[in-house]
Amino acid sequence: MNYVDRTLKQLIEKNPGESEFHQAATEILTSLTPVIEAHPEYEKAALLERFVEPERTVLFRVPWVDDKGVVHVNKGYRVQFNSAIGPYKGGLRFHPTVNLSVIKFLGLEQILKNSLTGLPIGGGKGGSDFDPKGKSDNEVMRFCQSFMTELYRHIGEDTDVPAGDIGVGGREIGYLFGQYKRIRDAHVGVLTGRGLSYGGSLIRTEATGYGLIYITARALKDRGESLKGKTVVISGSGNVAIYACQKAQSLGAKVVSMSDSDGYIYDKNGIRLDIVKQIKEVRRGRIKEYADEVKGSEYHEGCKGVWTIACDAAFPCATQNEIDEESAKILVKNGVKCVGEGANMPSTLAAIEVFQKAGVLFLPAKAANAGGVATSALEMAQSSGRLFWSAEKVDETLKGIMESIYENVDAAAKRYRLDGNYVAGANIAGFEKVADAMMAQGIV
Ligand code: NDP
Ligand code: 2IT
Repeated sequence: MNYVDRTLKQLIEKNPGESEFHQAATEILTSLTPVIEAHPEYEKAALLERFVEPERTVLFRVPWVDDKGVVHVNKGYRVQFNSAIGPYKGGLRFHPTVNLSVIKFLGLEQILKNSLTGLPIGGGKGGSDFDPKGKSDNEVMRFCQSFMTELYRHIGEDTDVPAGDIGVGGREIGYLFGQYKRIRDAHVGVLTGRGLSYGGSLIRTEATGYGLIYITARALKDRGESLKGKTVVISGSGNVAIYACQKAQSLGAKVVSMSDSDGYIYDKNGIRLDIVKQIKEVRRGRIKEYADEVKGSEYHEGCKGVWTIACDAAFPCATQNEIDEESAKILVKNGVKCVGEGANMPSTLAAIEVFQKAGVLFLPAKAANAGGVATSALEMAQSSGRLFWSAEKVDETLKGIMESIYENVDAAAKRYRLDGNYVAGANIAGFEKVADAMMAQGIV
């Protein structure tokens, strides 16, 4: 058995039941095989065993009291996965499905994604099984304060810098930051995605969605194509989905669908994003309300149905494993030409294979959604420099970063004669820098 397969086998044995972590590790390690074979020194240094083992895992209790006086206890997580190229960096997810496997898959992905940005950020991820849905602002605040009362001792602007992810947006980051500052008495860039009045960066809110469309446009340009006039399907209706829709529309695409975990809307005239924003960002409502407000649009129960809509380009922007083999086959049958992953690991391994075999332009999450964390790193730079960049400067920098990611991933794939295989290209390009930094720093 070769080094990669042995490492994977050990990982599965040592981390039983962590199916999402196994899935991410399988995709990554398998595609790194040609790099590992070209570097026998990695095995002597147990590089892969170290790469897949988090440097530190923090698990904690988060007790809080709801508006009726009832006490609740949630689980808190922070996995500080790899700091070879910079301080741990990665979001916090608040969702009932969060467990150690989910946080570890996200953390592992984050290491390579952050490396791809070209900026000095290591990989980490955290969160809780707390569900912000249906909670009052005061309940969310008390939860965030309790969460930070434990987390503060493990993070810092040069150590570990969390941000948002599913269920953690501007409101939650505000409450988390307020509590950190109060305990530490330090107004520093310890979290990104902060509000503009207290150290945030312009364009961070838009960055993941914008970045997804920038990298897609760059890849299409290489093929003599563009998004103009294309029919687009987007899943989710959260932060990533909304700004992917905005940028795609501004480039002339027709976005005909968005969704949430209950169902999806179809609007043949093109989604009216002002209505979606009103429902999701202002009212914190459900996507089905769109069909009540926009004549001619339809709402369908069940989120998987979104992949049955015929489209040229699909952007999964909700959650992991939302496109399975069956949905991938339907997309291909209906003529999809391009899939860009806004969410983390939204396609199962079998779905990826379907896309690749069909010759679909497939842009994997760690490259395609890196715009969010890249802009977080720009926020860190602004915090350290105690200055504030214009929206134009951040946006231009973000666009440049996404285009370079595409170019580096494309070049890495070609170097190993895997032209157009951006899953392998992204894993290889991301890993090379991390491996180099780990080798240089000795056995740590
Ligand atoms: P939000 O919480 O803003 O939105 C999440 C969206 O996905 C909602 O529409 C939600 O619907 C839907 N969703 C969540 N869970 C499920 C599920 N199990 N099935 C179907 N739909 C679901 O999160 P973000 O937009 O920030 O994150 C979306 C994805 O993008 C995640 O995979 C995240 O890891 C990834 N990402 C986020 C970045 C960021 O900067 N925010 C950066 C890079 C990646 P509902 O309201 O019904 O729950
Ligand atoms: O998955 C991700 O890259 C994020 N949720 C953003 C992380 C960050 O630190 O901005």
